[in-house]
Amino acid sequence: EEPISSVRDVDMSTINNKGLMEFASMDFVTQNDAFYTLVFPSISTSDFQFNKEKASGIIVEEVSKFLDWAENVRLVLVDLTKTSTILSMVESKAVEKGIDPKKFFTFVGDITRLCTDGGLQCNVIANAANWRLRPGGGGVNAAIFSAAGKEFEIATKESATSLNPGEAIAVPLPHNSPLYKREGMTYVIHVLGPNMNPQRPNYLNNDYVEGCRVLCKTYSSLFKCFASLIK
Ligand code: AR6
Repeated sequence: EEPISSVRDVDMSTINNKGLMEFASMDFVTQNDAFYTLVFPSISTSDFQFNKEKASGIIVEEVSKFLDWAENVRLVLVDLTKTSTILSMVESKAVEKGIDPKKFFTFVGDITRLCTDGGLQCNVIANAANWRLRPGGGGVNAAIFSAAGKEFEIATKESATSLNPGEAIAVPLPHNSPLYKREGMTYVIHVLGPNMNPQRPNYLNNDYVEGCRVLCKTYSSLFKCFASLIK
């Protein structure tokens, strides 16, 4: 596997003027050690209807465990709106837990336009996928597949044809993908979370013992997969 490019390795010609200015003003550029950044959406809490209170506790626990162990990384939880319930729940739990806000924070914006719209430089993004790793279906999955382009769909098919709940798989972004060229991202990690929506496959019928176990596993698989890309 190709290692992900570090912040210093980003081809500056691929970043537009706005991105470049914001890139240069980000404080990690001035630090000795660049951070590798993973931006992820809240897995399972929208279309898959997982309880947000429980999910927010799991996110903060798993983030905290990973940050105790990993170096030179930052994790960012993203959602589309300022009024996002999951973002505020996670923010307050992260403060209670005393997590370093430089290593974990929340961000409001579209995960497919983090650099161009939000000025956030990011190496890897996570996708809340479906079990067949198919494009469409709404939510963040539809947004990522549509922004990443046809070549990414092909690259995904070459990596795997299905996922079990709790699993993660990293797919390198083709160099002609807008997410690579425009946003400077190098990988998408597809993850499949637990499903509490009776209309979707692998329905857990409100079994939160199993649901919480699978959601913990989903985040730990995601973070391990991210760590494996950093060499
Ligand atoms: N940028 C940032 N966050 C987003 C974006 C975006 N463009 N779009 C949605 N979110 P969901 P799930 C947030 O429903 O619950 C799909 O159809 C959203 O507000 O995408 O795991 C798949 O094919 C929420 O906080 O994922 C699966 O079948 C979070 O992303 C199923 O939905 C996750 O919402 C997975 O359901």
